[in-house]
Amino acid sequence: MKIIQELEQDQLVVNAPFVQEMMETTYNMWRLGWDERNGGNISYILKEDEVIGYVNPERVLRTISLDFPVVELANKYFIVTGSGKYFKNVKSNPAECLGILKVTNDGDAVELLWGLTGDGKPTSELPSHFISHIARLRQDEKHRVIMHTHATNIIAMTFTHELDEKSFSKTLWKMCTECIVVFPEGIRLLPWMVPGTNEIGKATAEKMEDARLVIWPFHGIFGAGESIDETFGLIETAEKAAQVYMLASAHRGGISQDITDQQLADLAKAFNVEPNKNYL
Ligand code: 2HA
Ligand code: ZN
Repeated sequence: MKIIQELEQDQLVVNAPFVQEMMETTYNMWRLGWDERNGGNISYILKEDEVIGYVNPERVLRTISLDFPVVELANKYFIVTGSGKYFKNVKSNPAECLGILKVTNDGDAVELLWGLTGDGKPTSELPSHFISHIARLRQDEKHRVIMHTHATNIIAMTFTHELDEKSFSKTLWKMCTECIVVFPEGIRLLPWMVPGTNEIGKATAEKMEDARLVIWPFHGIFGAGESIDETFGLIETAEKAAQVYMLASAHRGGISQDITDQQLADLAKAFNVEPNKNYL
């Protein structure tokens, strides 16, 4: 039996800004129609000083072993969505749908410090998340978030557009003026692969070495960023461009004009971003 103090502590965790952010974001993503059923997952690196105000790192509820070691993430704290949990329900049941984890010193397991009640497990895409975090941290020490979602129009576009990273990126850039400014490195594409495996995790992370958006054809998208807001905004921008593409290309005659290469170059110059040289 838990003592009252521990029960009260568990309640307080829900008020933590990072838990509130996860609750709001998953709900928004579900309302956008991106995360049907248990689709989608998020992992968010937490700073020790923001965690210890809410959970006691010495009070380990369970230790969950990893089948791939992540020594690079040793002793890091994360909040993650749970395997099989519905984004729709995170807001009303955060303690069951979310978990706060600490990677062990050896990097071969995670210690559950809060949440995932009822023997829940971290997201099935934990390999993709953890290996991608390692890749992004190599590029950006302020990196904190990996987000996976079934963004509808991005998925639709993988059925109709050529699955080539350069042409896919350029099409997205040309659908909305802000795109080249928001993701000047373009997107990366994987071949279709079975999700939830270490293989798709490694392939995603390889692409994350020099990009923050990786598309899984016929499945969804992975985004990376320094905050929940920035990562969500990145995916939202690509999804909006994909929506415009799907709407415009569905009309008779298809797309008659778009933003030209010269205009993309002008935008990059005006907003001081360096577009991927292989793409433009
Ligand atoms: O969490 O989205 O890719 C369910 C998924 C698997
Ligand atoms: Zn998925």
